[in-house]
Amino acid sequence: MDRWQGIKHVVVVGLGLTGLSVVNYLKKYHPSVSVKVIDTREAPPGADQLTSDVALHCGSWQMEWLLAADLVVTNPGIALAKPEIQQVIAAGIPVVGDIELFAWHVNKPVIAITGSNGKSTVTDLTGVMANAAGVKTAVGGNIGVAALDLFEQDAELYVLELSSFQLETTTSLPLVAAAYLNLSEDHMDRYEHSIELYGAAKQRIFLNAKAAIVNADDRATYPTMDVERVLSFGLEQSADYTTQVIDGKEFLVAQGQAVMPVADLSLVGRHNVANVLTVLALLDAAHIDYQPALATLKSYTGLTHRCQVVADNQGIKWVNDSKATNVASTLAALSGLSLQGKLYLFVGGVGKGADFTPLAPVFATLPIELCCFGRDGNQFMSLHPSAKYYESMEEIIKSIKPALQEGDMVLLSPACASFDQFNSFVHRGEVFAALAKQYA
Ligand code: UMA
Ligand code: ADP
Repeated sequence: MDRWQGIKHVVVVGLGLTGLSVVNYLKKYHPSVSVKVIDTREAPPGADQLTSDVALHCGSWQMEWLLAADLVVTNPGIALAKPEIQQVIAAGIPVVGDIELFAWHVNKPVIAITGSNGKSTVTDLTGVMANAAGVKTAVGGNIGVAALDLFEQDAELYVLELSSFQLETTTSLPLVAAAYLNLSEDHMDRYEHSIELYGAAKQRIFLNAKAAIVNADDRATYPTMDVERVLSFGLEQSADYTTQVIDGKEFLVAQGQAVMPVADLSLVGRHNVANVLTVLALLDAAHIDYQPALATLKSYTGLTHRCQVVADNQGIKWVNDSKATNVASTLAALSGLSLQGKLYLFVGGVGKGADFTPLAPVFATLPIELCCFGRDGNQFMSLHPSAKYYESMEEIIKSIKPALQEGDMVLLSPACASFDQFNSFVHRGEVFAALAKQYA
C-alpha cells in the first residue's frame, strides 16, 4: 500500500528534535511534498536549522494551514486532545506522529520498549547487546535521537524507546518484540489525572507486535488485545524470564535455561535485574543469539545518571542515580540493593510537593545513614533517626569520608528535582561523579 498516495501538503506541528527530523525525512524521501511548520512557541528549538524553503509559523496556531493539509504530523509534546488538533481530525485530515511515519518507511525488524520507568536503560542495553551479538543496531526514539534520523544509519535492526505521547499517534508500527515494563503514575497533567488513559496509550505498543514482553509483577503491562506470543519477565518464579538459585547462587534464567550469575552483572539494584531479564526476552523474541554478547552484559554499567557506579575504590562503591527525581525511582534504586556495609544515601533538592513518607518503611530495613541536602532536604529529616542535614553534596562527602569502610555504598538517589542547586539532573550527576572521583 502506498501510504503517500494523494499526499501533497504536509503540516508539521512542533519543531524540536522531532519536527526537524520529520522535515529532513520528508525533504529526502518525499521531495515532491510541500512542507510547512507550525510551532506555538515564540522561539522554538531547531528554528535556526530550518532551511528557507520551509515556511515556519511561530507563537500561535495557524488553522488555515492546518485545514488545508493532506497530512498533519505532530510533535509528541502536543496532545491529540488539543482543540486545534481535534478540529483537524473532525475535518477528516489524518494526524500522525513521527513514529507512524517511521512505521510506514521501515523495512527492517524493530524492537520497541515502553513503561513508566526503565525505558532508557532497557532500550540502550538491548542496542548494546544486539550490536555485541553482531547485529548492526540503531537506537532512538524518546531516548533522545529522533526515530526518523535513524534511517541515516546503516542498520539491520532498530530499537525504539516509545513514550505514551508517541504511542498516542502511532497505529501501524510492526514490531518483532514489544516490551511494556511497568505502569505507575506519571504525566497526570496530560491524561486528566487518569492512569487508565495513560495506560491505554501505552497498550498501543502491542497493536502490531509479534511478541509482547510483559511484567509478571504488573498486570497492567499485559496486552489487552490479541498478540501471537506473550513472554513474561519478573522476579517471581512463574515468569518466563526470572532468577533462580542454583547450587546456592542466584542465576538469570531464560525459559528454564540458566544464563549467568546475577552477581556477575555490573548494574546495581533489583530493578536492573528485571531490566536485564527484559532485554534477554526481547532478544530471544527477535531471534538474536545473545550468547556471544554475555561478556558485554557483565561489563555494562548502565546509562549515565541511572544507578551508575562512578567510582569503586577500596571496596567502597559510589553510585550516581541523579535521574531518580521522584519517590518511585528512589524506591526502585533501594529495593534489593546488595549491601555489605552501610548505605550513605543522599536525598533532597526540589520536592515538587511530593509525599516522601513511603520511603520511611524502606529506610527502616536498611543499614542507612541518611544525608539530606538542598532546598527540601529538611522534608526527609523525620524519615530516619540517622538523618543529618547538609547544605551541599560536597559538605556531605567531606563529613562522611573519614567514616567510610570497605563494603559501604555512597548513593545519590535524591527523589527530587535538581533545579535548586543545578541546571538539570545531568549537571547534578556530573557534580556527584566528579566529587566521587576526587574523594574515593
Ligand atoms: N511544544 C509546544 N508547542 C509546540 C511544540 C512543542 O508547546 O508547537 C511543547 C510541548 O508541550 C513539549 C515540548 O514543547 O513540552 C516538546 O517539544 P520539544 O521541542 O522539546 O520536543 P522534541 O525535541 O521533539 O522532543 C521529543 C520528546 N519530548 C517530549 O515528548 C516532550 C523527547 O522526549 C524525545 O527525546 C524527542 O522527541 C526525540 O524522540 C523527552 C521527554 O521528556 C526526553 N519525554 C517524556 C518523558 O520521557 O517523560 C515523554
Ligand atoms: P525512563 O527512560 O523510563 O525514565 P530510565 O532507565 O532513565 O527510565 O530510569 C529512570 C529512573 O527509574 C532511574 O533513576 C532508576 O532508578 C529507575 N528505574 C530504572 N529501571 C526501573 C524499573 N525497571 N522499575 C522501576 N524503576 C526503574
